[in-house]
Amino acid sequence: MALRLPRRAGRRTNLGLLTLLVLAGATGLLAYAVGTPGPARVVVAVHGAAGLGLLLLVPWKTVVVRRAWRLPRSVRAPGTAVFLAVLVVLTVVSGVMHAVGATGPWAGVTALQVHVGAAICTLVVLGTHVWGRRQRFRTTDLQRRALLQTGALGLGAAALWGGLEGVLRLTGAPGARRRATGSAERGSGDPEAMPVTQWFTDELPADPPRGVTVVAGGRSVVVPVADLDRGDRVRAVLDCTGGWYAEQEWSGVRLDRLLAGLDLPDGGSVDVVSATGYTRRLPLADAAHLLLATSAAGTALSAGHGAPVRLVAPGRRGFWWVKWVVRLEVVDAPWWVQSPFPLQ
Ligand code: HEM
Ligand code: HEM
Ligand SMILES: Nc1nc2c(c(=O)[nH]1)N[C@H]1C(S)=C(S)[C@@H](COP(=O)(O)O)O[C@H]1N2
Ligand SMILES: [Mo]
Repeated sequence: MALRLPRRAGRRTNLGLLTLLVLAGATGLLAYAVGTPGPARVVVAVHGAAGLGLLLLVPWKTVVVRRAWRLPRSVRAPGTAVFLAVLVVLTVVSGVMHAVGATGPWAGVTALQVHVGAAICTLVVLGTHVWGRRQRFRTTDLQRRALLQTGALGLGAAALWGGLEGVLRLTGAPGARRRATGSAERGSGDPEAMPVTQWFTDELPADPPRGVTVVAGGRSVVVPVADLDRGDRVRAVLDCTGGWYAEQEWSGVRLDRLLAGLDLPDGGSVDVVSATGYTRRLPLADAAHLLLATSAAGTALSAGHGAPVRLVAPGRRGFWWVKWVVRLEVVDAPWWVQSPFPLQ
């Protein structure tokens, strides 16, 4: 009985940590999936509050840890628990550094890269920590006292997040100017000042494409690059999940104009394929808002930024903005039949 006491005594604290970590992990991924400012602001705020809320549970968790360490090694679940603590600290510190505006890079590594890497390791190690120490949610967790505790944790977490935002505004820290997604401005109106970014392992193609092959209803047409500059313009923000954004005036041809007169299936999609094989599938219903761009801010795209032609997908995160487009293929499948994030 005495040996089981610590597990019981810290149950709510542990469940609180679990809830906050799972919420932070889920909203972190979601933050990469949404690009429009309204929803992004909500997701990123909940994310920040969940992550910072962990700090509120430190005093209680300390009690759990002290008790566990008083037990003989033989009865304790085998532990990578200290490693877990190090990872959580690294995750929270790098997240806050990014939010404050200390984004790096240092030796080529940004705060956000450290953050996402440490977060993924945290969630994996958390799995092993929780495994031998399962704590159940109980019906009594719905009683008044428990609900009040949960509410206090939620309010406290929100207050920490709001407090940090307030301090950023008051001190005029660079983080006060970040976008709803958390990204910092780099190179608006000046495409050459924008970073050249590949999603994962992709590289600039050896030979830039000379035209775009459009495939629909069993027919295929090659549109030469010279025919892509039709003066359609859109002002849109390229917002990379790496933590920077830039607004440009992009020009080229709207996708619905390029596809006009072709056999288009209802509810279908279009695969936008790069010379490198990198592909994203978008709903045909969005065609009027999508642009194949040959220039930004009045100058032709550079090789790094996707010359001769790239996709501009307003309201979507950067990984949708396929560079070096060689092929557009109309398909019957819905857009969500694809990996949620690119794999290359
Ligand atoms: C921020 C995340 C967490 C950290 C850093 C952490 C760290 C620790 C540490 C250092 C110990 C002392 C025991 C040891 O060193 O092996 C411990 C014990 C414990 N943890 Fe966690 N923990 C975390 C989250 C969780 C979660 C989410 C659960 C369960 C849902 C949990 C359940 C337990 C239990 C039951 C014990 C005490 C009994 C035992 O040692 O087996 N912990 N934790
Ligand atoms: C263990 C899971 C995680 C924890 C505990 C965590 C915690 C945090 C914290 C404390 C912040 C600072 C928030 C602020 O000061 O406003 C933050 C920011 C951020 N995190 Fe996470 N995070 C986790 C996972 C992730 C994942 C998986 C991703 C993306 C795939 C992610 C993306 C971000 C981004 C983009 C920011 C910047 C948001 C902003 O500038 O307000 N996080 N995170
Ligand atoms: N072919 C291809 N297109 C791509 C990528 C890639 O890796 N390969 N990366 C995407 C990502 S993650 C971003 S943020 C933008 C970056 O565009 P930029 O390099 O012009 O700044 O391109 C997108 N288009
Ligand atoms: Mo990106």
